[in-house]
Amino acid sequence: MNKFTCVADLGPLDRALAEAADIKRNRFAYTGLGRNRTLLMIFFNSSLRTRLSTQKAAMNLGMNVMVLDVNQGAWKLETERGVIMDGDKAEHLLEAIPVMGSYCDIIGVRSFAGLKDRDEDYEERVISQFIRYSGRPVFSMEAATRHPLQSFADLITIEEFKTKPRPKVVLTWAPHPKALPQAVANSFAEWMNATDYDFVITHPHGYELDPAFTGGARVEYDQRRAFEGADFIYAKNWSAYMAPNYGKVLSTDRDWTVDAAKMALTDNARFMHCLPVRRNMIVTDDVIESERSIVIPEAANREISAQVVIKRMLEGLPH
Ligand code: AN0
Ligand code: CP
Repeated sequence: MNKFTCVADLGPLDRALAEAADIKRNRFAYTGLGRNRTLLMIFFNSSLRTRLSTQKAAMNLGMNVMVLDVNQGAWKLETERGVIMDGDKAEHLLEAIPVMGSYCDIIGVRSFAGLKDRDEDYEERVISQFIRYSGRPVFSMEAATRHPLQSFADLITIEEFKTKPRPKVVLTWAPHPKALPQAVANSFAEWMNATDYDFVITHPHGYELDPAFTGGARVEYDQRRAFEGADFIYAKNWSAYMAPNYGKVLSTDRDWTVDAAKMALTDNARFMHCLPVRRNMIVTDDVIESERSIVIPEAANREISAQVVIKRMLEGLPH
């Protein structure tokens, strides 16, 4: 595998899930694979889970790992071509990328949406330049429009916890004080559409996502009705996608917070969130602490999803 940015890059999901289960049974079965190989993880944005789980996955495979926080200690990078660089940016991405590629075998990149220019974000300019110019396999650690390692971990988690073959999975918008990207929601929708689950999205009017990701998924504007009979509640905030409000917070209405009364409408659903989560905005303390909450095993599966992807990239490297 040479790139991992979306569900299609993983091929058949049943095979990927079997590989994930195999790795989970013995995550040290392939420690020889990464010998003398180096993973470079590049962060343009903050992270707790992605940083730790991806590094752990690479170490499980016997790799060396280097981590660069671009905004802490590296030169500030210009990302646009044609700019007269007389400002505060000392280096261009077009030199930085091949230089970084020359020190490693595989690259992971985190680069969030700027939420100012929708076309720029949805063209995925940063990660596509890494794919084009690094000369290395590149995987997304959350790019502008998708967070595929998260969605893969979410899928593994649902498969582990589901009690019926075709569970009802509900993606619900929930309030947050700051503007967040659509990446986690887009990606989750894309992955759920690749399964045969009963998938429903609920959000206030104005929070419609890009149909390129949601496809034919059912949208129910009444959150309580969407929750009826659900087996999994997947909460996430995102800012508006639709013009002219792209990147804006249209509502912080706490009537959309996931609480125990709403969870009582479900079929004893499991509660999921990718984390980090703002308590009593997205979800109440009692719901996230309840025995139905699976946010911790969900986060733990990030190590497994990352390990499947890095393993496949290592297997594809020339000897
Ligand atoms: C980020 C987001 O919503 O994309 C990362 C989530 C994994 N969340 C925040 O910035 C709070
Ligand atoms: N879920 C997730 O990607 O968390 P981090 O932003 O902490 O990496």
